[in-house]
Amino acid sequence: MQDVPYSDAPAACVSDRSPARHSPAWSVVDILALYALPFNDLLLRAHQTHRAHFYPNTMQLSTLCSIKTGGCPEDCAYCPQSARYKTGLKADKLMPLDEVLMAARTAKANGATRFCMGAAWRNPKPRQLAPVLEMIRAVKALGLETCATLGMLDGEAAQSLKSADLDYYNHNLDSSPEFYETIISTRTYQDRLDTLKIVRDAGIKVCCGGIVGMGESREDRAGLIAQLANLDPTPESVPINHLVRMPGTPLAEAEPLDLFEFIRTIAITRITMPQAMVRLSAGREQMSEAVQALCFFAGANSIFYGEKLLTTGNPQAEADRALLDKLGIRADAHTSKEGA
Ligand code: SAM
Ligand code: DTB
Ligand code: SF4
Repeated sequence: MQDVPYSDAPAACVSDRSPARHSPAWSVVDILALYALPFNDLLLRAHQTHRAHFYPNTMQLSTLCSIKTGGCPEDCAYCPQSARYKTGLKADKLMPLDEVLMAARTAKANGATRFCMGAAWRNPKPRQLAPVLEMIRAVKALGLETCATLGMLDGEAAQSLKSADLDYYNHNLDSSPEFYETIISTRTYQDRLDTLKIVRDAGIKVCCGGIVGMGESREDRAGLIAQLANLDPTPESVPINHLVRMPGTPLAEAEPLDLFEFIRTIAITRITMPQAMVRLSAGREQMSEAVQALCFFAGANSIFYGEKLLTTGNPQAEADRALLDKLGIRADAHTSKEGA
């Protein structure tokens, strides 16, 4: 059971969980108790946790590149890339290697340290994976960290990604097991947990998070965080996406989430996964600078950087640089005090 109520103890005395050990688990009830804290108490606790593990005035920058856009057979209700919804998005073929490399060089020149390649696949077939392995090797050779998000993996695919020296694989749990069933029917929660285990077993670092603002309850948000925090070991990177409501998708008219609830979600992600990089992911374009600054105070220390996510907009790189400057935050790949 967690020591949930806020205490005025200094950072070192605040009870946090090491990702290396996993019992006792964070329960949904523990996490709901964190949600119920007064906002300022929750933020202070999250910030103290953050400072205990990371240099607080640093930010890791990753740039996304959609190497295969649209035409996806899955039915994720939030996603403009599903072939099942009329979103006006045209399905593209796999991006050629030279274009991917051009995007990676630009990302590096702009200050990104990680390049994340995303494909709208249910899972990559061996003949689809081969050119992606080439991309990963070539991007790595530019001196960037690599990340890929290609859908479900089997052991063989994970091994070949590992042989290409992939650093991170992104595969999200998206929501609580209960709410998940209402947004995706073409792959199960267990399928996602299986892929995460396969990635971990192949020795690739795990980037795993979810989306909020899909009409889920607070209990569902707590359920997602409990699932993530109880993965053993916990993910190295946890993206928290705010739904970007895309016309034509079933969630186009979802009720927007109160942004204080979003900031609380970031804070609780930080408290329950003290050593993970917490990534303030999709939806930043719709957030004011002040909201983003509060997310950074609450423990977010990584953002997607560059004017586009996969298919939707993101703040201009110049605007992000100006925001980080105003806040005295420095871009840095190494933000952890533990040298991770
Ligand atoms: N197809 C792969 C898969 O689903 O694993 C990889 C790409 S998929 C677009 C990666 C993640 O982007 C999803 O798991 C979801 O969390 C997030 N995402 C997709 N559409 C979004 C939207 N409209 N708003 C916020 N996040 C979104
Ligand atoms: C993640 O959790 N968020 C990123 C990344 N992983 C691949 C993707 C966000 C996509 C937002 C919708 C779009 O641009 O299509
Ligand atoms: Fe396909 Fe991924 Fe979009 Fe789901 S989230 S529809 S799997 S691209």
